[in-house]
Amino acid sequence: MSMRWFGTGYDAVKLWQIRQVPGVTAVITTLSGALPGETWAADAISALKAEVAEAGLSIAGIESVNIHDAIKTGAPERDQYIANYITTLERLGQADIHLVCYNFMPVFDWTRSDLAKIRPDGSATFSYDQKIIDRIDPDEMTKSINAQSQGYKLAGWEPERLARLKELFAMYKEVDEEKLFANLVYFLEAIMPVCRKYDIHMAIHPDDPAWPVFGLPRIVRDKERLLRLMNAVDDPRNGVTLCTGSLGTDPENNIPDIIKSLKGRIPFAHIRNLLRVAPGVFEESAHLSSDGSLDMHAIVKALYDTGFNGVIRPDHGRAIWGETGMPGYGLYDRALGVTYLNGLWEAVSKTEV
Ligand SMILES: [Mn+2]
Repeated sequence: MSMRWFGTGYDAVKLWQIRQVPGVTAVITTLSGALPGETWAADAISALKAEVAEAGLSIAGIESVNIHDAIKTGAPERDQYIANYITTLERLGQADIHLVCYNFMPVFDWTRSDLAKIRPDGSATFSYDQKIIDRIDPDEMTKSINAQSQGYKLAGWEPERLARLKELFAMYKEVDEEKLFANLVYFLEAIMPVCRKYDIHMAIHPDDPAWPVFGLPRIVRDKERLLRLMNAVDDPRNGVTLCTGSLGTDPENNIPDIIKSLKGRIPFAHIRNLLRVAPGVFEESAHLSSDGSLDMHAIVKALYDTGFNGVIRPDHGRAIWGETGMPGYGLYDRALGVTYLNGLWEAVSKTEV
């Protein structure tokens, strides 16, 4: 069991606080200052590792080593960026880090229309309404997300990159689902040798939400597409980050069934709930099954039944108890999520079949 931590200077939550959450022994972290495409310095990786160890925790994996847009679009310079990525993977492997989460979403990572929707209990949460997204253009959405970030640098929303939004959209103009898929397979085939050498499990994060946004293709969003990717590069180190909150945005996605079909290919799980309000409209609820649309017991049981032995973390938390900080990544609600997930895991693992 782990929690995501963005690093000193980037995260409002401290490592010593995470250390006190029952059952959490590790963090999922990243070099928050690194831009997609940059090679990570070996000494920066060791410093991060030492800082986490000093707090009595370990690094369970990296979320994320982001992929440069040249790799996603298949631009001529992609091989240079893949070479950089391979160097970063080598350095992570040499630092005894064996799990890397990444995504292959064009231009934007996760998308939301509101980062602080007030729920009936007074908590603030992330919400999404397709009607709002349809009314605004990508530039407006970028401004709106950054205006709601409380001054924090949000993962996947690097202002340096998004300042070139028009250029980015132009890069993806000719990239449809098939091309994006082929570019992903090209990337995975290129990095698999280094993943095998250092036993690094690559865990692709599903698209969030699980449908195309702003006309950009999305290829990691349902069972069929996930299996196609697993089969295209059939190595256990080509795996999936089972993010229930992302896959769960689409009511057609049966998550326990997806877990069963991906047996052996899930090294990392993000487990959280969400409330589907109407088609194309959802908000992130508390982790508890009764607060949202997903059956968290069935999800944890499917992981247990398929022999899951990877890393779990709770996902976004609501802002509760007056906590301020990075939207979605406060301490309190995620700690409640950890405790709930640990309870489910204990119950499932002690239940006689
Ligand atoms: Mn996730």
